[in-house]
Amino acid sequence: MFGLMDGFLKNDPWSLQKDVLHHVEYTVARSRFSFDDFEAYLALSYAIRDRLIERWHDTQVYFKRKDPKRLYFLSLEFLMGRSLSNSAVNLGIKDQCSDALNQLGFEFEQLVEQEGDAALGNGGLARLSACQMDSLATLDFPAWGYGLRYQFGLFRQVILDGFQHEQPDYWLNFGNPWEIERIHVSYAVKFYGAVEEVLLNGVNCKVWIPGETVEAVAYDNPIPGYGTKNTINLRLWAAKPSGEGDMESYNTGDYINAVVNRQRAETISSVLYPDDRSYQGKELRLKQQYFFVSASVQDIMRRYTDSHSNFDEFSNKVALQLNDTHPSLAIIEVMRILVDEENIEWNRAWSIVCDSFSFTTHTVSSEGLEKIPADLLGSLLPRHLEIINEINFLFMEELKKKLGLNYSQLSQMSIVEEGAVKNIRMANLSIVCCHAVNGVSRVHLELLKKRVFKDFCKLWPQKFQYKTNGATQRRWMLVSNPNLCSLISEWLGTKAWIRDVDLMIGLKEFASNTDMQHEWRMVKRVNKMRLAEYIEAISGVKVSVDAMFDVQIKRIHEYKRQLLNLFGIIHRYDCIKNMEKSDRMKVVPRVCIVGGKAAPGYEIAKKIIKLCHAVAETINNDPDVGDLLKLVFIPDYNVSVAELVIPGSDLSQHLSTAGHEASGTGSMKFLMNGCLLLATSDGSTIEIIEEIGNDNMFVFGAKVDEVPALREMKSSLKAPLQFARVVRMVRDGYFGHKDYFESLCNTVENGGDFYLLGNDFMSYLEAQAAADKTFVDQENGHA
Ligand code: 26M
Repeated sequence: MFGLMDGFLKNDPWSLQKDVLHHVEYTVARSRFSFDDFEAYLALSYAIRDRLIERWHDTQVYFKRKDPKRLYFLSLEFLMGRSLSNSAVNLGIKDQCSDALNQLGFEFEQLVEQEGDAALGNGGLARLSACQMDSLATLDFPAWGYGLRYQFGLFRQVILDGFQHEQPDYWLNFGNPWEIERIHVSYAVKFYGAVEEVLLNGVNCKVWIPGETVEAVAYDNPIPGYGTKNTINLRLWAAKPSGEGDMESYNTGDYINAVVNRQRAETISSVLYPDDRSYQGKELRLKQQYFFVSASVQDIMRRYTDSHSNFDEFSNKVALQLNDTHPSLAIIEVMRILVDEENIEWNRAWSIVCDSFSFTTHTVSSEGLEKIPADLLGSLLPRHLEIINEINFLFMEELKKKLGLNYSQLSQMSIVEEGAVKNIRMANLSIVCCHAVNGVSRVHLELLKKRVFKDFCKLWPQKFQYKTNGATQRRWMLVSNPNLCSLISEWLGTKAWIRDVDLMIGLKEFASNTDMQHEWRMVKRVNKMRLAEYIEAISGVKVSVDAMFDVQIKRIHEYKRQLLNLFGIIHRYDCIKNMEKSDRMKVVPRVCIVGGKAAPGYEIAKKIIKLCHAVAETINNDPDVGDLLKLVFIPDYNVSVAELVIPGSDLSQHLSTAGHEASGTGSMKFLMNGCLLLATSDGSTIEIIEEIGNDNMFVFGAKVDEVPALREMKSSLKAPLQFARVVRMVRDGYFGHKDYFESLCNTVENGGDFYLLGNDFMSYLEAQAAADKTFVDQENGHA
């Protein structure tokens, strides 16, 4: 795209080298004759950033002239990871950068390691946002991402004596060469105060007189597409004290306190909430949501009104996509601006809003839905609460009049949840106000229709749809597994699959080609060696690359059943111990790798991490076992760790109890890297099974439709003996910490076991045995 002139900056190694040295000397301010890896990383990043900025400008100019409908993606979370390698790859200048650096005595790969992760998000939802930005840029969309520039991203996980401890993530301490601070792109965001009714030109108007003002300053992060010049923007907001704030105390002489109070404004964007499941009605979280929403909406409105004199075209030019309900106050903010500030009549404003907004839900259960106490919302945003109440009143009236719904039906659908504490149901608000609502896999939509949003789906069937999640092959193959990519491009005779993943189907015709199989295995082996080195460096455990690398990496949750994995490992260990020595030769050696963070307040998840370490301690030091079984926990799992682990995996596990994972995206990243899946039939896995076939993966466990009945019967079901035995080992203190693990064991026994570990255990073991068999066959050239 973009038939514009080429940029000023050239991409040959010599020009890149000149620019790197320029930045060493003038930006990093080190002598060009003496600088270290970190300084070289910074200088190279600035040199690449210059090229991103050129493309970014060209993109802005191009779209300003074309004035297409723009897509605005609003998300409280983005897990971007590192930017250096990704930018170099997408700009198509990685080899040139490598050459330029070699001549200066540096290794590109080593400089990549200097960068810390941008971890402005928790897990799946946040990494999906990042992958989506890459795809939107690559597919030439006129898109913008909006988010918060947290000063502290997701906590660092430190393991001490097997227990998780959280430490702040000082990701900005050494500077961030990828962002562009836009001091002049800033907006006042208002909080608190009261609503007054005033007479304006003979009309009664509502005016919000706020009590506090905070400034939102833009930080732009250019996102380059692959194989195109399209470079879109991720605009993140940071909170700064407002110029117009209350400085009364200056006059009363309390200068120090006045300045300290102003500084408090910055806390709004200081820290990411690390819990990806519960909504606790915290004021700071609500402030973050509105702060981000208000700044983004002002920015979007300004861009629109720059080239339009009224709002007639708004919904033809602006599409606002809400990433879950977290940014849903944007709906109310647009409504407020249209009605209160632009004096647009309510019904017209309402239709503009509905036509502009759509929303993606990532939640399966009604407990996962966001609720905000009405009192809290009313005190922080009094006018917004009024507007929500008005929307709800009109909605309820419509339901009563048009459909004659009864009280119980109305109370289910109401945006306001009545009760001891009044709550605003953000999902109901989003559904009522958006023209499209999407789930993230097919089964997710089916569950929404059957359970969580049942009444809404009946009312507006056309609103509900699904868009199965994806993952970008640029980041998850090209950046993290370049050798596999070269192999694929060579066999396919084209690189077109890097923009169009469907073309990878062309590999099918070479599936049984032994040359290709051999090459593929060599690539995997090198990746496994790299991973083995990392494992030894972090844990001291030496692992054999001949063993099967079996991986489960994701946030720790009961529903994701890391505990099932650990029970499976204990069972395997127990079997090895009880085997005749001569039979041990038949065991397929495994290296089990587990990684993931537990929310700081999630006790059971933290116990699972401790159990993993306790089991590892026993197994790894047992001379009876040796290389037949190893267990390692990889600490501080993040995007960069995933980029290292995934290409070196043979088997990956996705064990959610059916009906609990909305989609899951990890499995796709493993699949792209030629790794087999052992998974339940849940979320996007169901669609993966349809694509690749049951016999190309190891599927186990209860199906989505079977789970409710199994839960009903649970008290009468008896867990298999093998299951009872491994739980007993933990209970009896085989791995130490008997008392500490008691409550963990209680979650799966005595009529508990909500996530059906006992029920799925035997089928899990069978799937594991099938994986062993395939691994051996592969070694014999049969896979
Ligand atoms: C809410 C309130 C306060 C603080 C944090 C939150 C919150 C943050 C993240 C709640 C949920 C969050 O993320 C949920 C999530 O990651 N869901 C996952 O989304 C993926 C992308 O669609 C799916 O693939 C996963 O199945 C789904 O679990």
